[in-house]
Amino acid sequence: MTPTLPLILSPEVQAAKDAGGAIVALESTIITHGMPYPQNVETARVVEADVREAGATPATIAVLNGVIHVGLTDDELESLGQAQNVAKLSRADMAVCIATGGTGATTVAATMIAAHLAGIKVFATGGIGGVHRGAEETFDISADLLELAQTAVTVVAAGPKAILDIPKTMEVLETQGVPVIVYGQDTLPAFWSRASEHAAPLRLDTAEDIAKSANMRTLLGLPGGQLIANPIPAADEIPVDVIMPFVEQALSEAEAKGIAAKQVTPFLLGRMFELTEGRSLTANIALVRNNARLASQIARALCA
Ligand code: PSU
Repeated sequence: MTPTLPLILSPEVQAAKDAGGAIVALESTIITHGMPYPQNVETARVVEADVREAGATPATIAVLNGVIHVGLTDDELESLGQAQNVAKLSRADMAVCIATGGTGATTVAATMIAAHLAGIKVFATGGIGGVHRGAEETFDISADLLELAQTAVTVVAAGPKAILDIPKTMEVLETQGVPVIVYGQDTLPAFWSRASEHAAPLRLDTAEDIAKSANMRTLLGLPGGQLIANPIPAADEIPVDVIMPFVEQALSEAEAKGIAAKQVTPFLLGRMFELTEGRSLTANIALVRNNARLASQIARALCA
């Protein structure tokens, strides 16, 4: 018997596909590992509403009981948000989870894979994974970077998270041929802050140009996606000089505790929440919403 891929589109996503409408993929690791309950579920709902308001259809992706779901019901969002010890799925472990009937939240890499299978070309998240500080010793480099090099999805993020080694992250992306396109400014944004000290490798100022560039990559026969770095809105940012001392503290605590591999990013985000007394989470929610709006415009431009 030939195995078939257990992949289900929600009725809303299926209808949008049939109508040739704009669809924006959303990930679920941000819900299970990136934010505390109940703000995680509230954010997931409000981000879906932002996408609808911007004229596109949201497709939140997760693996539930061995099936890839593209588009979740409200109950599914709620139970994922409350669940403890859900797997954090990337390229390496997605197939095992599905094969064994497991449940897991999809990271940027796994969400890109599922979105691509479902024919969705645009995906909004908060920040991508990248090269962790000290990677010359630990080799901790997120699979998100290699996914961007091979899966043709445009990913809208607020730049690499400030907890990462940004120059090394940019080097890997460049080596892998991933275009890092900053939206509307000349410096690379750094997640909680609008600007970093790093120049934008590429800059585009409209969703239409970002859509055209995605189409051009297809015509050129280039595999892989584009990373769009969308600065957090000015009103919501935490300036670099305010956030960096907390980043340094969280990083040294992670090292002292021997936190490694998949636990690093969730630990650091959780500690940043505590150290900034919730301000990092408020900013994180604002930037994800901002990314969802831009992603919706790009998805619409791709349909036009
Ligand atoms: N964006 C956020 N919060 C998150 C993430 C993105 O605002 O928690 C998640 C994404 O799922 C991304 C993951 O793939 O963090 C990176 O994990 P790692 O560094 O272990 O690759």
